[in-house]
Formats: sequence, C-alpha cells, structure tokens
Amino acid sequence: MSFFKLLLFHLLLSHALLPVLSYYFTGTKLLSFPPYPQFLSQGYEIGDLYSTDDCFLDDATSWSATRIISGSTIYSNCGGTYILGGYDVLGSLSSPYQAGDYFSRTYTGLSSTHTMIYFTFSMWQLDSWNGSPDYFQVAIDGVTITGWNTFSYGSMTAAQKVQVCGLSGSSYPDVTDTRTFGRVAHTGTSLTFKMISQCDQDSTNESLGFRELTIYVVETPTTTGATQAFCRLPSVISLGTTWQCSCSEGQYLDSTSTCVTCDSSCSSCFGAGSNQCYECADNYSFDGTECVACSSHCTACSGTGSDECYECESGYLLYYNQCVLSSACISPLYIDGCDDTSCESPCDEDEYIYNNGTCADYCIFPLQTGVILDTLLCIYPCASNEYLYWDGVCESSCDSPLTTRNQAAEVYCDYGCASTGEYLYWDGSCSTECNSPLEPVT
Ligand SMILES: [Ca+2]
Ligand SMILES: [Ca+2]
Repeated sequence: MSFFKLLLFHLLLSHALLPVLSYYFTGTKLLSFPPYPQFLSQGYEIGDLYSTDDCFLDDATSWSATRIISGSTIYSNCGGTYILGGYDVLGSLSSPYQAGDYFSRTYTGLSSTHTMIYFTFSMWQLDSWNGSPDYFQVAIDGVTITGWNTFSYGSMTAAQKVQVCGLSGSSYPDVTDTRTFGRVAHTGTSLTFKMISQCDQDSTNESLGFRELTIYVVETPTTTGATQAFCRLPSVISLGTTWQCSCSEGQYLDSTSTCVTCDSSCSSCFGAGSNQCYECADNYSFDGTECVACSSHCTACSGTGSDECYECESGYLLYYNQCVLSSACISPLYIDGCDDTSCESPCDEDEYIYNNGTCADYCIFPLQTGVILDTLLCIYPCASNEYLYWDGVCESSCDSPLTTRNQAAEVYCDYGCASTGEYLYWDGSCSTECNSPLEPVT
C-alpha cells in the first residue's frame, strides 16, 4: 500500500485543491482492510503522522492532548522514530497519572455521503505495561472502542523483551510498530479521533505512542454490523485466532486455504487477477474494473493521465498534479519546504509571477515574459550590474538626463517624459516643444 505526503487532492471534491492541510486525501479507490477479506468498497483515505523527518513534527502540531507532563513535547523520538506520545509525554507525574488522558485531532472536509470509517495506525506500547490493567482505547466522535487486547510484560519471554526506548530493564520492554485496525459507523463531515491511555501509572513508567494513522472514509460499505473490530500485524504478543489477520498483506487465501501472492497490480486482493484487488499497488490506480498503471514517473495517481498524479518517483516533483523533473523547479517556483515532494508556484495558474514573488494578471514592459514549466513569469532581463532601459535594452550605465530607479534588486534607466509628444531636455525636464536652437534627437 502506498502512503502519501502533503497537499494532495481529493477526487470527491471535484479535483479542487484543498486548503493546505497537514493530512492528506487521496483519490477514490478500492480500499482494502487486512482484517476483513470480505471488505470491498470504494472510498478514500486520510493519512497523518507518516513522515520520518521533521514533517512529522508539523503534523504533530495539529494534535492536542488533555495533559502533557511539564517540559515535554506532544511527540517523542523512540529509537530513531518519531511517535505522537511516548515516554514522559502524556498525563502527569503525580496522581492522577494518565488513565483517561488522550491525544486528539479533528479532521474536516469529509464527504457527506460516507457511512463507515475504517482506520489503522502503528501502535507503540513502551515500558512497564503490567496489566494492572493497562490498555488503550480509540474514540471516534461518540464511539469509544475498548476491545483491544493488552499484554503484560510478565508474560513475555526473554526474547520478546526488546528495548527500544524509555526505561531499560526486564520490567520495561517495548512493543513497537504494531499495526492496529478498527472500524466504526460514522457520518458527518468532521471527525475527531482520540487515542486514549488507560495506563494507571505515569508516562515515565509506562506509556503509549502511535504514528502512521490512516482513516478510510468508506462511501458504500458492504460490511455492516459490529462497530468495532481489530487485529494485529505482526505481533510478539500471543493472540487468539480471532485477533489474527488471515494472510499477510499482498496475499489472498485460496480454496485450499493457502496464502497466495496477489497480482503485481494489487497491494491486496481476494483473487489472482488484476480485477480482484482490494487495493492497487504503487504505480497503479483503479479504473472502475481493475488496477491500471499510472503514467510514467507517477507512483500514485487517480487515473492514467499525466496530470492525474499525486505522488512522484524519486527525482521528480509534483507540479499541478504532474510529475516534473526536480531540476526544472527553479526560482521563483519553489520546492515545498516540508516533504520536498512538490514544486509550488506562489501564483494562480493564469497569473504572472514577478521576480520578487508577487503575482499579477499582466507583465509590464520593459520586463519580459517567460515560462517555467507551465507557469508564466515576468522577468527582469539584465545582469546585476546593468540598467534596464525603458525600451527593454540592458546597458552598463544610465546617462543623464535619463533617470535611475532602484526597485528591490532591479535597476531601471527611465525616460522621464511621456513616450509620445514630449521631449526630454538636458536638465531632465519635459516639454511638448523643442525650441530653437536646440534640435531633437532620438
Ligand atoms: Ca500499570
Ligand atoms: Ca523500554
């Protein structure tokens, strides 16, 4: 499955660019949900907290917590990976500690037609989870899911007691990056997701964190009934069979109960064909029947057209839904400062960009017009030590009675009179007549 970065568009909103959001929407697609091989539906995804770099911290600023231990940030770095929460983050160092405290974020702009939310995230359970009880919940608007299995470090084998972050020692093992799933019936265009801690001691003793949250907004669910379900992949924790996912992602269970690898166009599937995908693989999109290849350099798309991309391969940037060579994105276009995946223009598509980044409907002579990629430019054409004359020529000096004008880093040599019907005198004055014995020159 492909997970995408910032500023992507949402097909269900008529291809319109959304305001800059630190979570992303992807286009309409078939959705898979690993715990539910019977689940086949169309909808779209919202993704959050996926980055491995400082962009994660940008996402984290959109989350809030009921309480944060004094001096801590809402995120932490666990063994080199950013997670929301973690050691010494949530709650208080004194009683009451953190049971009931939670992280939350509200997402807006969801389609009004959906009826179901599926979600998945990577769960991190750090240190002294000792089942006293310690567990976590997820709440989506009015529904709280409490059913997740919990573990006690006391029941883990020595080999399972891995140290990743937080405290060290046999009482403080860390169960990290556990893929966790759930679903809940949901309608309405906003959604508040809460990750609730039910750890009964403080976050320097036992803590939770999470990252890589995807919310699947399902338009036409084929699965109804239970409002919650879950399983874990992979797990060091012993789970009953009802908690286990059947086959690994990218495989399906055939009639002989064997896990078989999907077609290469599928990231998950219910059969062998390209028309039996739950979800398309990277570089493929769903065309209504099967998963078909995206255009070249495009690793995720909403269709086969070159302007239907929302993620590009390395060396290319997203520019108005096209993949363009990174080297083609030059000033005043700029590369998105966070994920470095898109080439942005400060102006609307039909506007000119001036050197200083301002936008206008036209380009005033003697500035010259140009194009970078498909963006219109208004260019100062002279070198830094030259003057741009009123007639478009570049010269190394601006001789009197012409007048110099500095405008930011641009230097002009202006003809100070009306361009027709006026004469410029040696002293810089203008007149409609050139009196004898002076003679007009051009
Ligand atoms: Ca405890
Ligand atoms: Ca630890």
